[in-house]
Amino acid sequence: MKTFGRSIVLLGLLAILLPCVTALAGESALLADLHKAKQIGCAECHGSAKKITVDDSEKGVNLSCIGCHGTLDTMSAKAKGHINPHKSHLGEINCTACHSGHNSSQAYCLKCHSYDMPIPGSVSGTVPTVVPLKAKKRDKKQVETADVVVIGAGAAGMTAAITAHDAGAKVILLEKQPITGGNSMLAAGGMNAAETTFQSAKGIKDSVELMYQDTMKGGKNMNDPALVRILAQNSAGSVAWLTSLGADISDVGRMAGASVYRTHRPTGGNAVGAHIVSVLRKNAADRKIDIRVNSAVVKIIEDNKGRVTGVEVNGIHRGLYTIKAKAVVLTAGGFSANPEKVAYYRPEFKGMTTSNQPGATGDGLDLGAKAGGELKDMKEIQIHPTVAAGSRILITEAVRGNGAILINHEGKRFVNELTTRDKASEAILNQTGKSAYMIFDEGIRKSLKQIDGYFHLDLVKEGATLKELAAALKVPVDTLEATIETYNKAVDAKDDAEFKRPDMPRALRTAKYYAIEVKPGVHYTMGGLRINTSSQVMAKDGKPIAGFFAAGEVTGGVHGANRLGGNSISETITFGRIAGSNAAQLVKPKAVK
Ligand code: MEZ
Repeated sequence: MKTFGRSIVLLGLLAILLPCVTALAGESALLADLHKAKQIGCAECHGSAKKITVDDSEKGVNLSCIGCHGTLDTMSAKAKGHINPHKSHLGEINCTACHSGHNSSQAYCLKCHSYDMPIPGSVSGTVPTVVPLKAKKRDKKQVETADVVVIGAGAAGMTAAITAHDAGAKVILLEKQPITGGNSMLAAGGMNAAETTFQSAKGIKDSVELMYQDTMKGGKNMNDPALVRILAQNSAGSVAWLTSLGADISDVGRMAGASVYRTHRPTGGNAVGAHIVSVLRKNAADRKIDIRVNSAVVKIIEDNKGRVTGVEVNGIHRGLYTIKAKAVVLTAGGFSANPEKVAYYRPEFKGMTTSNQPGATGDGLDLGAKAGGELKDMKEIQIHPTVAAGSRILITEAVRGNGAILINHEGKRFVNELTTRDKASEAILNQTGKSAYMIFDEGIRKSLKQIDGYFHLDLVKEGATLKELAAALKVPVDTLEATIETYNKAVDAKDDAEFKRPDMPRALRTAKYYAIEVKPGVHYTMGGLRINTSSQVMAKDGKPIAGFFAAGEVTGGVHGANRLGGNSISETITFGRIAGSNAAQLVKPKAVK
């Protein structure tokens, strides 16, 4: 092994290569050992001949993997078997997000899903917690500068980064996870917006005022009205902006708590998040925005006047370094995947599953609070009624929006399926086994493409008749048949006398019949950093903190006590644009609106 000129490269490579030697001396079968056994030496992946630099995003090493094994597309074409991890909703991700040469590998999917899916050199089983990056020794010389630093590469972060970049700012976008996308990548149902061209084309009558009213009502009027106005007023513009970047969100569905169809999603009803994230990733890449994964911010730096002036970062290979910036935008998400924090604020939710990606641990909130930001509404935690039982997989509200119903283990309906999430969750938790079955038919399946994913994941039970379905679910057949007949009559009469469901777009008459067992799970944390309508983080004295912006789930106030489905993606894009634009304005006065 040759030595390398630059110390950073050397340090990074040593971090990778030393465990290689240790592993080879031992008995384990890590990927490095498996390669070595095939006469593939260290230099093939890390060698100086290929001029590989070890950055925190591990670009060079990933190119080495791709060079021999092919791209994700090639790998997925070759893969056999029912579940194919190389072809997933995560899109283009680093090979090293799952495959690790010198530590035990861990399929990234196993952090949310429970499959028997070992990969070479892996540990099996689920690991729902995030292992924080170990802080390394600071190299004081490692100081960089940027105009705007964005913390967290979900939809809000990528939107803020693109907007700030387009306004002329030099942007660095930091993500602690090995992949970008955050929770936004898992967003299923859609993006709420009022008075859009897509609604008009479908003859849907909606208004900014109605979206405002629905959102306030859904949030039990605990929302900050000024922020809700901004959300509703800018929603159509945000749909247009995403469309201009190449997104397809032209299909319009309806979510619980909305008075009309205003939830925008890809044609045919595919999941919104994976699509939007792939569009934002492509736009960020086209603009050559500096995105660094495996890069956790450990401190937001302030000057002696309390003005935010940069961040300290802990890169997985690079260790601690500083980025000085004129503005910092915090878009690090909520804390639904942090069971201790959830139980601290809401002891009654202890031990509940979550629909969130493993990085949603709330460390961004802690960073913001340490930098002087005021936290609000921290106890307002949303439980989503329909997470597939025994998993972390959200069964989107859009399935109910398109006509599915909920029944209990006795075969009876028990709630208006389109009521707000808090009420639907409470109703499910009051049923036998604290779970319910979501029932739909072939007609509903065909109306929403993302339902196919639930079949792919083996979450669905089915019957050619209701009798067969009842047997599969072990519910009384007569009761199930009577429930469906009563419901179908209500659909025909456009009147749900039993539960006052406001919209029943489809009767359940087209075989086959399907069911997914669902349980409530922690889905969204409404509380967070207080911001103003310019997305500036507010201090406890009621004044904005200079140079400090925030957007998305890390903030509190937009959703009050309960968020309406579809308002989250809407919030990330609208406030991400505002934060990015205003952050850039600190650098370049001609920032876009
Ligand atoms: O906004 C959401 O949380 C949402 C639409 C979830 C879903 O059920 O799909």
